[in-house]
Amino acid sequence: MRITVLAGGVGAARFLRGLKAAAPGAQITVIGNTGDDITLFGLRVCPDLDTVMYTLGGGISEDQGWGRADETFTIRDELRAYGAGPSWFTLGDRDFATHIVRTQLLTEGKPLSEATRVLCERWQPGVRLLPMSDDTIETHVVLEDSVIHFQEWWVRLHAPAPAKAIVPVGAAEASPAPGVAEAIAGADFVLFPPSNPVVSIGPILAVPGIREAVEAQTVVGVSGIIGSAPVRGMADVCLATIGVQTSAAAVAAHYGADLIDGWLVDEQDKAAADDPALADIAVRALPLYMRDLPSAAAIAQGAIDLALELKR
Ligand code: FO1
Repeated sequence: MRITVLAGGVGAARFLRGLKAAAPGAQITVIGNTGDDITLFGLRVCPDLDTVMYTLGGGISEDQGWGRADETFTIRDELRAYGAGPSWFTLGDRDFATHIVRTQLLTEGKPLSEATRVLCERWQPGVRLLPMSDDTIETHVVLEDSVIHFQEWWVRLHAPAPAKAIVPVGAAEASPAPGVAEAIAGADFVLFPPSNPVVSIGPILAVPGIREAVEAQTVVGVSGIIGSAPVRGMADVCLATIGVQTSAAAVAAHYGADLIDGWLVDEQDKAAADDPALADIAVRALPLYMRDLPSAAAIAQGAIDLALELKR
């Protein structure tokens, strides 16, 4: 079975861990969001790619969901002693090594997809991890009187209120990374994990060619909203920015029947199955809290079952 997954950070990584357990024989390709990427201290940092790589490779900080386990912060402290910023984004010593190797490869002229492949040689995530594009795309947030990088809005300001706009800068001129279009077209089906629809899945779909390829596929998504709140992160503020309500049904309607064929919601949102706005989307309800590996695997199995049912 060939499965292609569009992925953001923590939610996607935990879902993928469940997917690998549910479908141990499957060839899984992960297309990672690079809109969160940022250059800090001269180093290219790719949070979503790294979160997937570390989680599946056994190196993630389980408490945080991002960054390395058993981390130390000597470099950060030394940078602070120099007064070198920004101080609002914390990189640990072990994590720094990843960004140094990546930046070294990029500086040598290697594309991000190749740098990601090299990093994955160490971590052996058990999936093929591709960036959505080798071109630079950065999600920026338009505020009343300034435009800032997504990470500054998210990490420094904690997404205090809906923004005026959230823009994946560079996406319109970008191309999918090598293998991305083929991985979508050649998959048995495509899955959307419970990732943020605006800042994780949205930028991936904004790369010309990706949305069209996904629309031609059988797609099942997993809601990252349970009840009226995101399971993790500040997706509610992102959704408000684009005028979408924070509910599983509203997110499915936002994706639309052209894009997704099936939608998994939590049992408490099972009424979404009768929502006339979702008439052309097959909605199934099951417990969606990913507490541990078995619960993540059960969600992934639900997504596989629905995708295979819809494919027939
Ligand atoms: N999130 C934070 O809230 N604070 C941080 O200082 C921070 C540092 C960081 C470093 C590397 C990395 O891969 C991720 C990091 N994150 C941090 C998470 C990240 O900002 C976001 O949660 C994602 O980009 C959203 O998916």
